[in-house]
Amino acid sequence: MSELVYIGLGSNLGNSEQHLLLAFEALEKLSLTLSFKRSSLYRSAPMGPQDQNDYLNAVAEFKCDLPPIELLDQLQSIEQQHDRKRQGERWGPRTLDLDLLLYGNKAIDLPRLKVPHYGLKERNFVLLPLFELAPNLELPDGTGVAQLLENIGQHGIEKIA
Ligand code: A4P
Ligand code: MG
Repeated sequence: MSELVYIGLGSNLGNSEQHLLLAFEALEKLSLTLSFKRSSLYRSAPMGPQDQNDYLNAVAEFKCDLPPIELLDQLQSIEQQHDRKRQGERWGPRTLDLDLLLYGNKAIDLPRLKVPHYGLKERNFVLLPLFELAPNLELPDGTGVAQLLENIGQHGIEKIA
């Protein structure tokens, strides 16, 4: 059994572009053959504390046969390989953040893992790259990604070449 999964990537410390490109390569190794797609990279001002750098964000889509918790373990291991520190303030700067946005059409509610990711519906820096990859995508509750993006708008986000 495999599911189509979506991972949100974010970085605002160090060489963010490099962190995201290496993370795409690491994620591709978790994917089933020929299923891997990456969005463009997008720059936006920080949500949360303002005394930190702008973020680069992107989304990856791929087919995966790992159970959800094993996929989360892999995501956290990739974050660790990028020297991710977790002792900082909430929403503070990070070299690499990997969020499991969607796991097929499943809703998951475990202590370590909530899917869809809790910020998905409110964050245009997640919705825009997601929409680029899957304009017709619907969340498990039936809401369309296109509609969510239209509701919150594309203000403050810049696609980078
Ligand atoms: N966890 C539960 N569900 C999930 C899931 N679906 N995917 C648990 C990943 N992890 C999930 O995550 C804390 C715990 O959430 C994990 O141990 C996992 O078991 P974390 O990555 O350690 O913490 P975090 O990411 O610092 O916290 P948080 O609140 O998730 O931060 P956010 O929401 O990711 O926000 N501004 C811009 N422009 N762009 C950004 O990307 N990102 C943040 C961080 C702030 N401002 C930003 C951006
Ligand atoms: Mg996170």
